[in-house]
Amino acid sequence: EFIDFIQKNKKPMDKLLSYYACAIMEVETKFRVLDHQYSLEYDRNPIEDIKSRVKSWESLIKKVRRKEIPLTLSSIEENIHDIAGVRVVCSFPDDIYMLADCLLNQDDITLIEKKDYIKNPKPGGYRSLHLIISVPIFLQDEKRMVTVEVQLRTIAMDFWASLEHKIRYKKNIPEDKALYLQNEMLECAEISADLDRRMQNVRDVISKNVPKEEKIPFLGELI
Ligand code: 0O2
Repeated sequence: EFIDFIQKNKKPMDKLLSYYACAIMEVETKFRVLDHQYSLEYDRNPIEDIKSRVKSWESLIKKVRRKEIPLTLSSIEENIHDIAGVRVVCSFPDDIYMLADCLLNQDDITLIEKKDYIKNPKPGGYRSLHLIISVPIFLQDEKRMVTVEVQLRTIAMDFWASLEHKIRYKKNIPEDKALYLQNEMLECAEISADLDRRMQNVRDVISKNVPKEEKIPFLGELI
């Protein structure tokens, strides 16, 4: 059924995926603009990295199967919200909320759903702020609203999630090892959340007590 669907819908599906690629460009640009403006104003970049992807056909079909979604293009578009994914890696937890607010205040962005896994981490320890948004893309003769999943996280949260992702997709882990890994990852998540809090605090102490013009020089600047 799935192979038949892919064969029959190859062209419209590729077209649909290209809209998601365009929406990613729009959202990435919005974040780059915010990062640029912030760096001019405050002399530092809140964004460390932006990683984006359009979901592959293979994992899209897997998700359709798992969620038992009707096999039509419109139902895929309606029910799968992470076909376009933009992951924004920030320096500090506060930057996440600042960037999310700035994005959501833009008048062409519509928030569909917000999932705050930082304030409410997943049972396994996963932390990130997820925003499901709708963004317009302007084509030759039409305007289309496209859904994008934005994941905002710190470097520490990203480090944890990428290791956990590798473990998750590893097959045939014996039960005792799996239990050890689960407990260990949960503890690592807590340690890294604590590190985030402390690093945020150090930055707050620096930025609140030292005026910008009297900022502490780097060692390299002193030599
Ligand atoms: P991939 O390979 O990263 O694309 P749904 O998206 O509907 O299946 P849900 O619960 O509504 O599920 O979405 P959720 O959990 O808010 O967000 C799903 C995405 O967040 C995942 O996409 C991951 O990218 C990330 N994520 C959520 N939980 C975890 C976790 O425990 N560990 C890690 N490493 N990532 C997580 P995919 O499609 O599952 O995977």
